[in-house]
Amino acid sequence: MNIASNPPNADIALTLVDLKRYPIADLDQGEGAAFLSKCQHSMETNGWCNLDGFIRPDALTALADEANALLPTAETLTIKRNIYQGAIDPSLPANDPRRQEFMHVAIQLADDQIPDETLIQQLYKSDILTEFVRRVQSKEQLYRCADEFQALNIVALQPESWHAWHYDTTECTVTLLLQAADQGGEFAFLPNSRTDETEDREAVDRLLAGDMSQAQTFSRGAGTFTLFRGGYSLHGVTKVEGERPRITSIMTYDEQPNRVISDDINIRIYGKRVEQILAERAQAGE
Ligand SMILES: O=C(O)CCC(=O)C(=O)O
Ligand SMILES: [Fe+2]
Repeated sequence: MNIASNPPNADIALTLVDLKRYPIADLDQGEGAAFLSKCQHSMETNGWCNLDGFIRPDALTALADEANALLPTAETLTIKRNIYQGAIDPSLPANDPRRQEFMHVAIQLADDQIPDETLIQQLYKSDILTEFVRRVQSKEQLYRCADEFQALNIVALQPESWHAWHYDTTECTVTLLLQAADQGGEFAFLPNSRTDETEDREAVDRLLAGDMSQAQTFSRGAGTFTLFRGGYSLHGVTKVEGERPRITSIMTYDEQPNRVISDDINIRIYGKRVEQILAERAQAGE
């Protein structure tokens, strides 16, 4: 396969995704419909849908090379936050694990640092992929997030780094692993550990105390596409070991069109670079 020979205007998902295993382009009949219903069932009953080998091997090499070429332009972010990313119940005692802040260091490309012509940006913008994600979640409408920084991100965790436990600010999270760690760097989560009303505090407390016994992990090679309810499932990534960074792309969606994230949150996540962009814009009166 020659990725560069993809005809202009063709949906890139048709070139990058292993359509034999994962017939995402035709979900209304036959194998595609059966596949979709399996994904929906997994999402409903388990709170996740994990598609190993979603990206074809040659396309995966191109995606990983592209990410490795872009990452030197990325910021190294030190992210410190509690598991809810801010909103804490003020009645909690001072020593409650829910007040605890966890820190991790990640090299992260925000959406505005990932050019439109890259394969990963084209894949994220694929209407076939967005429609697949929408249908797996059984949503009436689902849009790619309109935030100029958050929509699509690429995150590299260097050896010795982890991704601290947290809930996402959007309901469902979609990740594509571009480069696996040599060892470690496992995605770990408590599926549906909270609802809008309650939380499985016992399981959450255990995980925060370092006890992984109730957490779920998958064996995820590079090219695995995963959907899970990140806003309702406490999750993170265990320490990366070996030589290679673990590189993942995070694709965000929302039920509202034109969803943007507040400047405060974006500055908290992306730091000085974004703070400066927003300040310059405010000064220019935009
Ligand atoms: O890298 C992963 O597998 C998960 C990343 C994640 O949880 C996030 O970016 O919110
Ligand atoms: Fe997350």
